[in-house]
Amino acid sequence: MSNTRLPGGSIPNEVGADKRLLSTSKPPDARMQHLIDEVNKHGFVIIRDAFDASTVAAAKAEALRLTNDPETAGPAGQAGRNNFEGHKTQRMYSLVNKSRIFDAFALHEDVLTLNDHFLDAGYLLNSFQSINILPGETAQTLHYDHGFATLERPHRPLGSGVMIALDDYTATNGATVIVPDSHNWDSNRIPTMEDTVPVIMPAGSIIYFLSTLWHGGGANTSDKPRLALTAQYCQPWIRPMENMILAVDWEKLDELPERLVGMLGYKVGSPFIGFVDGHSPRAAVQRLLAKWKGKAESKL
Ligand SMILES: O=C(O)CCC(=O)C(=O)O
Repeated sequence: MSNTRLPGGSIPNEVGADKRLLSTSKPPDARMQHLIDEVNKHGFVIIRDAFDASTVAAAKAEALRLTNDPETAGPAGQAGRNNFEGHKTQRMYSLVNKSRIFDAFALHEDVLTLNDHFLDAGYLLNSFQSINILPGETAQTLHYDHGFATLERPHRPLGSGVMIALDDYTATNGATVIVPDSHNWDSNRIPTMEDTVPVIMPAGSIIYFLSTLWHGGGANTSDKPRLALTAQYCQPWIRPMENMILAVDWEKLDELPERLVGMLGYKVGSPFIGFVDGHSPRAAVQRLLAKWKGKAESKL
């Protein structure tokens, strides 16, 4: 690879390729080693009280404010559009585009250290959402987060995920349910609800799990909502080598064959990959171009 000069340095410097062969990372301390061992053994670990009460309260207020604003709620903000999103679940996508309050929740030090262990250097944020499971919601279909990848299990995780409780997780309020040890199951083994256990943990806690672990949102049989944030991370190589979304000027998309536009990443992949705030990326580009055109015209 050529050592292309960029304002921020060379590409090899940027990706750390120059250091990759030198073992510079510190060994994990005893506490982190315990968390790593738990994930290796069971596919998940719970980090209790990772965020303090005032940080949680601020995130909760912000998530509810954005959910109640039609400008920011997105297409599933008031209610999901299918069983997976949950017809009695309020799901808000693209949190990074909506508020700076959530940033710290995608960057918890323990989670990043676990990712450093389980994923390759340069891993990416794969999704970041709020999920508010309302009373009366039924259990979500059990799944693992990269179920869309047609690879025989078991295999290395393609990613990891966290659920961060903004309400206490109880046995009845829709707490995430997990299937312990299922990260190592083969492709023929599909869990039932009898295999699951609810993740009971206080608000401010995190469950970290590998993208190979079977889990789902629980049924909410209580009379209170269950609000959580979820961040998923993926291996750095789960994307095209050329960043096609930025490599082709957006104004040129209309000139390209539609099939090619889809292959650049503007078409939502099956079952639901590559969307923007719950919509097609093509619609997002049209919205942004119209917004900027409107701004440019208003300056005239
Ligand atoms: O809300 C939850 O507890 C889990 C949600 C989930 O796993 C998902 O939507 O992928």
